[in-house]
Amino acid sequence: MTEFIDEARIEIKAGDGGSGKISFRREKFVPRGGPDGGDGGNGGSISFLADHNLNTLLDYKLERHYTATSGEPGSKSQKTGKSGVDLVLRVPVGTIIRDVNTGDIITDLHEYGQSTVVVKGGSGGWGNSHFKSSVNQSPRRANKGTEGESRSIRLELKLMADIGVIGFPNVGKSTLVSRVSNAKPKIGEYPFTTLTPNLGAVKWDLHKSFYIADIPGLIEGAAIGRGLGHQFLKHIERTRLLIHLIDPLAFEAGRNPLADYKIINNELERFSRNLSSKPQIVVINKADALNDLHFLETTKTEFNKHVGVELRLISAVSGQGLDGLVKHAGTLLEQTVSKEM
Ligand SMILES: Nc1nc2c(ncn2[C@@H]2O[C@H](COP(=O)(O)OP(=O)(O)OP(=O)(O)O)[C@@H](O)[C@H]2O)c(=O)[nH]1
Ligand SMILES: [Mg+2]
Repeated sequence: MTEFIDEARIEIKAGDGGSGKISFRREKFVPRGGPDGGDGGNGGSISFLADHNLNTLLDYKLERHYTATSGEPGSKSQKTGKSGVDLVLRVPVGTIIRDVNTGDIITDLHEYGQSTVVVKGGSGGWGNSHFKSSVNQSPRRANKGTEGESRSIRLELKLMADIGVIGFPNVGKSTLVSRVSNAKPKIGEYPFTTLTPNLGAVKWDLHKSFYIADIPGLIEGAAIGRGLGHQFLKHIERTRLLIHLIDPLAFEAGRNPLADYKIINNELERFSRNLSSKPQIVVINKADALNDLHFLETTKTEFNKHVGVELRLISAVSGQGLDGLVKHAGTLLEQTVSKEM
């Protein structure tokens, strides 16, 4: 199964521990006060937190270095230095963090709110007050802080399409995906242009987005291995919603919109119940090339009457109906997700 992986490589460095202080009490009338050097503060650590408000690693591709602040040195009167501030980096739920050098998985943040410290801050060094003993009342010794850990890590996020675009070959699935998302799939005026799925992110509201994927065209018998699409049906099994795209201009070999619709749904059913029970938005594409308004009306009525489906009309080429489709899909997706919770 094809998988889409979003990746970013970053360098992280925890803060160093501050050094301990060497100092001695100075009081009036006490000529040689004891040691009073405070300890250094601890360095800040860096942890990662899984946040479901995020869905890409884009920020980490843009900004690749992260450092937590170091602890401050201790000072006299046994004052401990200020600790460095811990840095919490937010990543999408489902992010895996790997050590670049060993290839090992450090953590797999698969649950909302889960967090892991990935580099620990250094410890503050002891001030000289720690080193006082019966034989040495005036130690001139303090520790440096230890260094904060540093690591090269790789963030990996397996992307899953929320919405799958299905339909016969050549109906305009890739054209649609290229128009509404950031994906740049190959488009061709012949069947089976798409050989592997294309995934893109769609922003449908100010702070809302979803992933959409098209798959190679399906034909009758896809579920039992005809054509290309069947091996990719698995790929869309984990989507929540399907956009079923129909070409109104395909009449060869007895094809027509309602027949196409039934064939594809039959293939979904044969493949799995899970796939055939997903909500579908059924869309007629290529509105720009459709001059026969009577044909359109008849088709709409037929769908309504025979399969109880409300058809939408778009043109992936001219852009007609695309905003409406994207908003409708986003809203329906939100409803589907909230029903699952
Ligand atoms: N007139 C018109 N042509 C379109 C429209 N959308 C797509 N096409 C054309 O239809 C042909 C097929 O488009 P694709 O996007 O490659 O179709 P597909 O469904 O991804 O095809 P496969 O990957 O082969 O299954 C191309 O020549 C497109 O330019 C549309 O809205 N209007
Ligand atoms: Mg295609």
